[in-house]
Amino acid sequence: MKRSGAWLTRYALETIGVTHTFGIPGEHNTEIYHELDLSEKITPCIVTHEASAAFMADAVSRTTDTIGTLIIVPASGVTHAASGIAEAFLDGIPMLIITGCVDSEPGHRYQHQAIDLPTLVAPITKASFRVKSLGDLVSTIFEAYRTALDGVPGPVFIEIPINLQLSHEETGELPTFKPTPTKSAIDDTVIAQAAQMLIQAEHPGIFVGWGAKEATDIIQSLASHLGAPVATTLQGLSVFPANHPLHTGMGFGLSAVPAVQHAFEKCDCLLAVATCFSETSTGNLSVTPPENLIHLDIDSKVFNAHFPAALSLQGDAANLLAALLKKVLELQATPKESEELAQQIAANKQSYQSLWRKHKTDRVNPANFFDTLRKKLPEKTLVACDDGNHTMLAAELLPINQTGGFICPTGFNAMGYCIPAVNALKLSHPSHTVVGIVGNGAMLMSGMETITANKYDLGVIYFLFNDGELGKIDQSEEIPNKRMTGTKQGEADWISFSHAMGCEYVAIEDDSQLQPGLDTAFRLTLQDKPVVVDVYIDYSKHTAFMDGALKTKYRRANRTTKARHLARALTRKFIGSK
Ligand SMILES: Cc1ncc(C[n+]2csc(CCOP(=O)(O)OP(=O)(O)O)c2C)c(N)n1
Ligand SMILES: [Mg+2]
Repeated sequence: MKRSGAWLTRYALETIGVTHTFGIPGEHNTEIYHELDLSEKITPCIVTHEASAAFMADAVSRTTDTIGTLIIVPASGVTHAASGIAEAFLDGIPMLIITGCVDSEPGHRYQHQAIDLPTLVAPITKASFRVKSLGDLVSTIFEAYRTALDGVPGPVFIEIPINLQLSHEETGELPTFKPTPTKSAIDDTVIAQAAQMLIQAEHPGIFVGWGAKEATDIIQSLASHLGAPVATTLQGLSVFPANHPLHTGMGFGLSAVPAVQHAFEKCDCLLAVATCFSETSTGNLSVTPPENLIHLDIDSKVFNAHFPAALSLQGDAANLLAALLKKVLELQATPKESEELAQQIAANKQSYQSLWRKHKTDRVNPANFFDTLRKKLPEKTLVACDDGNHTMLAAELLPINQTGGFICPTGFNAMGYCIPAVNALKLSHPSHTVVGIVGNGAMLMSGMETITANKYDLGVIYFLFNDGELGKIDQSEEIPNKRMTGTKQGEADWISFSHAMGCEYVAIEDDSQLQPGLDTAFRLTLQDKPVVVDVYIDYSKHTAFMDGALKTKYRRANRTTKARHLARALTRKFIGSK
């Protein structure tokens, strides 16, 4: 049977279970868009900017069993999408990036949008493929999909030349998709050693990142059995439920909340799963893990990168942890007593909350905001944040109970993530409540994407944390340097903006308006309308993260830099000079 390249593209994407594609059509991909329009399995979602398309694809990959897919034009489509592709790359999120590209027939020179795309995306993708003939189109997409998922997941780039999309040829029998088997061999001796170390420790602890998401039940059983407190990375915030008695909080080291710091004070054996001990999750590496560090990760490159591991276990977290739990149960039949630890964690969490609540402000107190919001959120809730001070506030003050229920940009730290991510979460989880927490700066970057929510009738809420500043940068300059440079942008008229984008608008100016404001916003979403809630947030109290991370940064600087910075800060504070 004769088929076109565009038809084969649709066939391949349907076969691997793609449900949504994201992008903007152009001369080089309209054939594919025409085909996708005919699909009953795939919704081609048209966005306002390709960076948003990539953030949306990322959010789909993070929260569903399908792979987030881009259909974009070459050149500017790819450079626009680069921030979202790079975020997926550094955060280990699978993604397919399909770009129609210039005619591959010989003799076609100086075509518009002709540029060396594989070189352009090389540092932010796992691999690039270029389809050479109709015969290899389907198998190339299958291979790209397997590559995106295998080992450390990540984005994979595919070029399909426009002449192949159009060409119509006899293709014979179509290939069927065969996934790569995921289970790798487990070294029983190392598992037994790890289990011994954990049960012999007096104060074992567990630190988990996003890659342990599929193992959340096993980690809960391990923690309960070992009497071990659990902390998470920022990306892995939703890997361990906040309502578990041994959940301590986000971060590890001096930038973590008090419940983490106290629970891990005496830790003599740490099981670290799916974390590279990044700067963010450790507050600029403000940690000293115990000698008995058991490091488990899919990526062997992270072992001993920052801290020497007594044992390293390379492989899939769910597989390895299942074997580890089995061994622990074999060696120690009775669970360790953890009531006292659980009470200490609960008390620390409680007093951290009280400290925040005591903070007086005539704007909105962040702890009161998150407390009121938490009570409005049903079990099936998905939360997305952007990058900024609001992210750390959410991480410290909004308990996340649902596995995979919180996403934000971490490794690449790309602002502009939240609004598109919220849209993608609602598109792919229509029965969930979906809310975003976004800074005013990030809203100025990708806020136009709110119009897409209106187009697709998405009843979502964007909580605009409006401090009028680039808050995170403002604080990181103000605390050590006593000078803020370039942290103020133009002020938007958010009412007009919201209405122009087809969103409802609600303002919450102080704590007294929290309950009625949230009630109104949630009611409006029932009409499948996106709602912007303009929260006049108070940022004058710092998060544990900000204070801890800045202290460590200062401590790690060399003596001359420390002295220069201290002198500069004091001069600025008392004399006021530049
Ligand atoms: C694309 C991009 N540009 C710049 C930054 C640096 N940056 C990190 S947080 C931040 C401030 C964000 O301000 P806002 O969105 O208002 O959030 P807030 O910190 O005030 O909560 C900036 C500029 C970044 N992470 N990403
Ligand atoms: Mg701000």
